Amino acid sequence: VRAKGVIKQIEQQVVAEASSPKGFRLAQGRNVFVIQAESVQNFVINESINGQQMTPVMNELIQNDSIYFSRYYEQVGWGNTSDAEFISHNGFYPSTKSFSYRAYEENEFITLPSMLKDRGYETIAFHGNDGDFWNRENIYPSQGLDEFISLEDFSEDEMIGIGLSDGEMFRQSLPYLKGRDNPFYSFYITLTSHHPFTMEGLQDQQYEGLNVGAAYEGMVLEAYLETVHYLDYEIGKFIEMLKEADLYENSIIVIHGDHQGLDMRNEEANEQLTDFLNRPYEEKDMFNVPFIVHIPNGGMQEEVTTAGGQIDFFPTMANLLGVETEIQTLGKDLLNITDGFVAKQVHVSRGSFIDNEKIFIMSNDGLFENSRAWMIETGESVDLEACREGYERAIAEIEFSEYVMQNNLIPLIREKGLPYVLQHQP
Ligand code: GP9
Repeated sequence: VRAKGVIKQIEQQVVAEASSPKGFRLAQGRNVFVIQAESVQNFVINESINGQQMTPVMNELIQNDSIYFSRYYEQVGWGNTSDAEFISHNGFYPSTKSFSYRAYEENEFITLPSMLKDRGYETIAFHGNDGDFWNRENIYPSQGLDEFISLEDFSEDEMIGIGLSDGEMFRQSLPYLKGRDNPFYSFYITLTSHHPFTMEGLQDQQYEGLNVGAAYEGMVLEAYLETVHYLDYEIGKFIEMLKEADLYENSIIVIHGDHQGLDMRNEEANEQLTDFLNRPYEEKDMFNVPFIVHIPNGGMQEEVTTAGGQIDFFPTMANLLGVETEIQTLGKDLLNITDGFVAKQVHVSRGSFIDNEKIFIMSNDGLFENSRAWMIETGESVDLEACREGYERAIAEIEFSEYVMQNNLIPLIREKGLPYVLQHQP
């Protein structure tokens, strides 16, 4: 019964791949800039406070040559930011026991960067914190990330919060990219909007800041929004730099949030966001992160409202970049499915899920009948029996993923295919 759900999603993927997939090869051969945005949640997009847009740059980007996945959810485990990287690049769930970059340190992988490498790409990651944080420098080679530029390699010109400012990371990354002969996959992990959301250390005199007004002055919501607004501003400056460096037209610029910044279980944050949103701040808001794919002159402009999660990043990107993944991940290409499904396993009990219509949160006491489910749009409660199939599917996917990773079975998947390994699961 449990494998049924996983098989169902694989079948959907087969159908999608057999037909002519939407968006296939739209960005083939282009340079790739992926900006993994620290703590950025989706509620900031297209939203204003005190008459000021929170993210004017991203809002404008979404309106031009972009695909905006507005119902995209984080699926991180104990490794927070590093798990967002892991699930996005691998299309398998993070470990439920430890952070994935440690738990699966010795494994072999097939990742989006490694598949691009097979097609002639060079790969490079940038991050303004120490290279050994989250075990990144040890695991990046097997993740297909050949070069890693971390705090040790940057000049520490502007330090904010726990590392180099996002503005300096973007600015200092350019010399590493200019003049390359081959297309590159570049992966930026931003940092300034990390808790405790401070702007202390900022030197850029031109940055004007966000005036949230008296209602939220001095509050955690103000601090959070300020750092997100700053990141948005720096993304705008970075895009201008790319244009000047002739690195814009033939590129694809991708922005996705890594995980929540404001925890609904934190009373202060919850109260302030409930006040701001004018309705209860809940799981569907907390897990919802933006996913924006900007393809200059790509001719595609769309908001995708199919529910998707970080596990879908790899197949969705692979389709756009013209890489055939041959059903090797548990993710789905969000441009070519309609039946969205997002399993959650950490921060809420395993078996929780979100689909196109509803959200199901498994009870902490492990009793299905004590769980909660409601419609995303209306908040209307949903009969729990209507969630049983999704609950079983969520558990099946997570258990299968963990079986693959704990037994280092990606080489077997490479040889025999994912359906074979699924069918021979003990
Ligand atoms: C650490 C940075 C933040 O290098 O990526 O990680 P987090 O604490 O958000 O998981």
